[in-house]
Amino acid sequence: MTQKLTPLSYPYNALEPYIDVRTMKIHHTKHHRGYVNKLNAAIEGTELGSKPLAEILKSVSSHPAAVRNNGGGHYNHSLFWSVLTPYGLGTPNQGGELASSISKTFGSFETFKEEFANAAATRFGSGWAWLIVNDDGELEVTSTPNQDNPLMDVADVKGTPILGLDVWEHAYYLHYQNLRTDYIEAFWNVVNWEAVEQKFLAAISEIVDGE
Ligand code: MN3
Repeated sequence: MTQKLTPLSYPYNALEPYIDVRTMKIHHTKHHRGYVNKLNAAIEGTELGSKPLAEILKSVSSHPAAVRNNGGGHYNHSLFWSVLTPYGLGTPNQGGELASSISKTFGSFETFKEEFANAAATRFGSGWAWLIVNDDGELEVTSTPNQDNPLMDVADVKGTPILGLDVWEHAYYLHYQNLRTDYIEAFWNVVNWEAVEQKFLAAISEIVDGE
């Protein structure tokens, strides 16, 4: 197998009551595993089989739809699990570079949250809301349909995702039914801002190195 389903770093019930155990278990062991299996079926034995996933996604328009859907699905879910934690602190480290960049870009952390929540709430049908670092090293909020993401050459707004929220119904329907906005509100309680800041710093340093 080329791509692998990584175990979560916390138990399936760790994000209760914000994200319920049944949703977490099905989401990881059925949905995410499905994307990994179908991605492998699509790339094994091809030249893509040995390429890093992020690289494949950057030129996704030249690959079959199965690579776009399942490669995106694998990347997006891996990122999603990594920015969740039972020990959410509610905000990025005050005085840290992420907190200061959020204030500079959005005016305040509260305004950022509103903009992100709005992107998540208004994404029609299935998709994702994102906080990204764009090519200029600036933060931006965006959203994508289906399993697309901002790394992809097909994305309207491109950049490196550092925070993502899955707004497919499979991510919340068992617990929240049609109340997507309640799920979005609950999400803030389990965001791993330390992990988001690490991704922010890595994305910024990649831009600096690339210049
Ligand atoms: Mn999902």
